[in-house]
Amino acid sequence: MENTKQPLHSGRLIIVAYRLPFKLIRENDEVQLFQNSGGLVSAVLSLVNDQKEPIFSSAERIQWVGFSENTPEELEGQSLENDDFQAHPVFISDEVNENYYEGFCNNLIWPLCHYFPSLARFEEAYYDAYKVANRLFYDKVAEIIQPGDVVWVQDYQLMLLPDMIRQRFPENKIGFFFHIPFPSFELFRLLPVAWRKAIVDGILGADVVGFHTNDYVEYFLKAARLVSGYGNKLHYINMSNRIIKVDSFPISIDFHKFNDAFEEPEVAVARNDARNSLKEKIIFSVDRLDYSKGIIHRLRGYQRFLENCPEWHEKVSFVMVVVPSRDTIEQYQQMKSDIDQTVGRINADYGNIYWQPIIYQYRSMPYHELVGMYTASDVALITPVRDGMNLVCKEYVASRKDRQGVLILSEMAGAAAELGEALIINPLDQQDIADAIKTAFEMPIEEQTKRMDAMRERILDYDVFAWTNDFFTQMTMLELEHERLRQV
Ligand code: GDG
Repeated sequence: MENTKQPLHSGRLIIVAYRLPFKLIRENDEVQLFQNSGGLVSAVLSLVNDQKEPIFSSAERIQWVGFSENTPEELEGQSLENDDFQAHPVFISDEVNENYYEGFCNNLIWPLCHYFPSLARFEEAYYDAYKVANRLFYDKVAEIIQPGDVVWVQDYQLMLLPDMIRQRFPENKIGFFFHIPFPSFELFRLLPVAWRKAIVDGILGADVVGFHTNDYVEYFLKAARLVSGYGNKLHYINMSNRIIKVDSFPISIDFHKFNDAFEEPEVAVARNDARNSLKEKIIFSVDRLDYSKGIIHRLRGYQRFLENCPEWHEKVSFVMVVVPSRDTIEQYQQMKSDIDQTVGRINADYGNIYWQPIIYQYRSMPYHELVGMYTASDVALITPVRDGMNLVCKEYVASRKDRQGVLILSEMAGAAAELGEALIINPLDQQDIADAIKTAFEMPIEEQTKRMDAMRERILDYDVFAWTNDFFTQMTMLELEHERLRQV
């Protein structure tokens, strides 16, 4: 329904992200649009629909620039809009995309930002493709942008883009959000000098630059100072003609969606099925196949728990779901095979015909099964060795309308800064994980509830809608500050 209140920004919102907000599926000669239900899509929608004070007018669709998996010929003559979004596909050749997305993004920036410098590959062809691809996104933005439009650029695939837009459209407001950890300077400085300067300057084309945590903000500000000579005062960088705000905006989830799911019939069936078919204590984990997620470390911690605590044998089921991801890359295939072997070994060493210690699935789960598992589990075991935020832990907490369950959370996840009532562990320390599992199993219900209540309240207070609102409030405040300075 159209929001009739006067919006805060008069222009349109243009989102630029690697992925489009819907999948385009060709059926016969028509392209069908299947909108993603992911966090960013619903967060962005709330900017026009759900806010008490709308930030953008709902009379205009949100413009979304993203990479198209389809060719221009396949999309010719097709409408790429629905009620909410108008998509503007960016076409990137396979060769460029390979060096850009698989290469620069996933073989260099991802491992470097997740503290795996030994996996980072510094290929010039990657950087060349990164520049070409950012330019293709820029061309599309330049084609559609109008005076007053606000552009919000997302993530590490598009770090050069804010400055490209700034150079040509100095009056438009630009935001940038980084979804993965920004690394300490000792890691960031491993990038060739010209690349790291282009990255810092590229990001600083934005007016507001957001990260998940204060640590990432500090690391970025240090890089801005040491790489490009920009100092800051209380997170404001003063350029000759404008001010930039760098701040933390811890991304969140739709609390009510997960909380309300508890009573949905399909979720209740999934929960009851899990409880009836598994052992008396259930541990659950779900993540994409990635070395940053600490899957092997989790298995070693669980193995240590089984070694230490024979009294829990035959009484626990660990349901571990790994969602296929990037499995054409050799490192990921190797990791998958290590996981397969470790699971096999633990099940063979400890299991018997009545008991399988780990129930392992290599596939994604439908939403109702996922929440069914969240709400059936005594423990969510979340052990990334590095994670920008980690939404799974927030979803687990929000789903627990019954106020029970224990979250075991790695101190290396951005979320640990907000969820101090979890059992916080070091994922590299097997004994720490093993001890936390034992503590969780023995934790009285009253204590579980006390911890859950505190975490649930915090996520409710700062849900994904508060996140977007916070970001755009900062954009508006900065605009007012510019106004003030212009008048001085
Ligand atoms: C990046 C950063 C940051 C997962 N498996 C299934 C499934 N999921 C959903 C979860 C959750 C999402 O995917 C995963 O989010 P995470 O935050 O945990 O991880 P990344 O994909 O690595 O995201 C991360 C995030 O960006 C946001 O800024 O938090 O640190 O790495 O929503 O529910 N959903 C369903 N079935 C599955 O099998 N239905």
